[in-house]
Amino acid sequence: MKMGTALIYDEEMTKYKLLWVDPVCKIEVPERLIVSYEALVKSGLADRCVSIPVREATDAEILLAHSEEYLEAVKKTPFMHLEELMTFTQKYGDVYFHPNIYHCAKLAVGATLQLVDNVMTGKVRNGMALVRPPGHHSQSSAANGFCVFNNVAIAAQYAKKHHKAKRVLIVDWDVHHGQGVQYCFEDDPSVLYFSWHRYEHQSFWPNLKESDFDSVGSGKGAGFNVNVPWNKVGMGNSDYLAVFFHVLLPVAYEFSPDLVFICAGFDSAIGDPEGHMSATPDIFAHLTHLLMNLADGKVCAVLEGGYNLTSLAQSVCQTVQTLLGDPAPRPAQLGGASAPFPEEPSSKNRRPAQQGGSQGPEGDAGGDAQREEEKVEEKEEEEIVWPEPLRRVAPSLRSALLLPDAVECPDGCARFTCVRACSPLNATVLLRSPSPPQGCGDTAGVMQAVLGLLLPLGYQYEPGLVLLARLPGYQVEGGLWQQLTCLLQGLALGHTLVLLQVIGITASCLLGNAALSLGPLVAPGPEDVGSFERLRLRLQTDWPLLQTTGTFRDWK
Ligand code: SS9
Ligand code: ZN
Repeated sequence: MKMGTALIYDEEMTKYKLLWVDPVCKIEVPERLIVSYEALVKSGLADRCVSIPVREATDAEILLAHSEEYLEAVKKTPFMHLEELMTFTQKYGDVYFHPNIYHCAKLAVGATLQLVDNVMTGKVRNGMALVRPPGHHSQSSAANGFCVFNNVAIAAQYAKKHHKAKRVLIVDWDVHHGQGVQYCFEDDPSVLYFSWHRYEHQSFWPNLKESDFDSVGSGKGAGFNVNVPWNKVGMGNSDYLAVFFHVLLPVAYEFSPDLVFICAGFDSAIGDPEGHMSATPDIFAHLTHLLMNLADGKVCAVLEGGYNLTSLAQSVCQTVQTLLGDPAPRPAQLGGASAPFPEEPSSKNRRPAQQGGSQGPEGDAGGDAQREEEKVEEKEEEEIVWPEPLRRVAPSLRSALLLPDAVECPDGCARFTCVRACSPLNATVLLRSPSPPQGCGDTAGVMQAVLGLLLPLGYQYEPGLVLLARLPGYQVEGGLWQQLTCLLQGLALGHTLVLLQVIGITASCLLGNAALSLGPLVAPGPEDVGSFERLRLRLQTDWPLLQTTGTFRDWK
């Protein structure tokens, strides 16, 4: 059942660049793609992926998310001279055109569609498309924020149309709000869009009212748009995990998507000149891992932003290595009482909080003062250092079992007697006595407890081993057990010891396969919610990852 990870990349998409001086656009460089791909090659990850060729998207495909007028206008750009390109560019915000960008934009969409085709037909389990230009800011009739065509929005429409996907989840972990994606699916309940973004009370680009938490979608799509605006910079690993545990994952599991897209922008990582956040590249291993048991594992990651070449390349590797199924690293920097609203930045990796005077929209200051400020900023950014993520290894033996003689060993697992010399990543001990059949509990309630209580506790505690026991009287329904087994493998470097009585469904998870979808969840019972909430409130003083409420001062 192991199916592989697609990697879609073509050097052609490095072949356009900014042709004039523009301080806003100078960070969007071809090297972004080059260093990302080179890092994947150097680390041996590219070799382990299934390489899939790109193609140009057709007009009809682009029109899934764009107007004809806009497409026709962009079509003319390959024939424009410098002056004309500059004039055309000025119609839009924070973007630039180049004679080859239309070609690259068609490849970026086409690459994303290739990924969707291969994932939806089961040729691969999941994959990543490394593309330029990015997509999530572009709108029906507008280029914006370095984006020309909305790669992921088009691909979501395409998956609905050509692969009968009924529900699509888009997780936008780029540090900017993908307003283009939000606009595209505002009234569409079949696409759930989640975005966190640097916001600072609307003073950060794109400075939109509709990026705030109260934009939840409209009409039938009400409730299917989730914005998490960060009103401070310096957000770290705990903050990202807390939002996944307490906001995104409960909603995502209830939604039960058929396909998951990641608008995989890495300007939300440390060192980025746009984001000014503190989360380290290894956090993307966990964010990826936490999404990999939705939609039966069908995850399509598509590059968006990321402007610090070092942190970008490291983050891309963390994401791809996790898609490949390697155990996630120990999550760093969860110790501090940072979630969900961190103390003032303290470590050297953290950029000092913005000084006063940055309240209004950016770009309105002029002249020498601004240039001075830029110099200072550049200097500050040079100082941001963080440890290189530790090398992650693919386990040579993933799963070993201690079985009674009469029981056959499942495919892919090793029987303990013959593997005395090896050290498997995880182990299962099968117990002899038969278990009495048990009714399953309230699936929704259990998932709420797993996501909102167990995982945050586990991540904060940082165990060296996860011991799972499925014994008589503790019977949980099969799908739920699989979810539990898979999700907990994000802890303890994947070291899991399982005690159980029936091997089938567990072995699949221990071998690295995705847990099966639970289907859309209904609301958990009010009694469950009550006791769960009481428990969370009691524990949150000692376990910061359980905190879900800040003081009024923090969010006013
Ligand atoms: C504010 C200028 C922001 C646009 C950034 C677009 C990022 C796309 N410093 N400029 S991921
Ligand atoms: Zn961005």
